[in-house]
Amino acid sequence: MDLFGNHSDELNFELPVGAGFGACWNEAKRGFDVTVPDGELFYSRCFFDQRVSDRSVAYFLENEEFDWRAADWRGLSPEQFAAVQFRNIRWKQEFIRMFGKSHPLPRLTSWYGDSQKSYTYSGITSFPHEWNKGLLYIRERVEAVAGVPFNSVLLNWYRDGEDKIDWHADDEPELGTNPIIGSVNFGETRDFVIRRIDDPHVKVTIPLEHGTVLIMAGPMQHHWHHAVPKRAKVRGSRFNLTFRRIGL
Ligand SMILES: O=C(O)CCC(=O)C(=O)O
Repeated sequence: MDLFGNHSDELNFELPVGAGFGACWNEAKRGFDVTVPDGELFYSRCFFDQRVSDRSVAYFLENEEFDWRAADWRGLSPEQFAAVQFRNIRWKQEFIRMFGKSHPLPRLTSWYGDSQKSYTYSGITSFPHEWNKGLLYIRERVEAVAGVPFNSVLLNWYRDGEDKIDWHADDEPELGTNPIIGSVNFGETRDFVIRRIDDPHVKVTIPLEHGTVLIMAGPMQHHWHHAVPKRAKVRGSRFNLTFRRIGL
């Protein structure tokens, strides 16, 4: 194990045994190159150290109204939440229409990026906020292992284990054919589950921890769905940032 808790000899989640699955330690990037059939992943468990990870959580939550460590975010109504002035991230409670009714998205979101690149996901079209110092720092670190520049980032805030994201692929046309997605995680550990679209029994559960980076690449989005399911026991917040390349 190195200073940051990365093991070079063992992956801390299970891969199915079978053709196309494998993992290999990448010393230069301090993480594992993981292959799945029709997909490529890079997984670095402790990519960001404790100091940067703790600071990031504070950065995401600092606001003018509440003590960010103690606030009952789940207890706020959408109207109360909309009135909170966050210092660094413009969090939003989005709503989606299902069966003719409007429902709050089971997480809070925010979208940052180069000014002209709007983006539609879950039927919601978002116009990006301007990059800030904290997000640019994280972006630069992730670009170094992804090997490509990113021009936008979607932030998801899961207030507790009740918040989730359902099965989907990042296959919006603006992302291009085989998108490279850089996922950064801070706060509570949550399971990120991938499953084959043509055989949903084939699944891999990847724990994304405080400081973990996961890169998805190759034809993955055509063959695999991913989700972050509910976890009743998780009481605290988890933040996920997915860096993307829009319209390139
Ligand atoms: O929270 C995560 O790890 C996944 C987020 C995600 O799938 C998305 O934003 O499309």
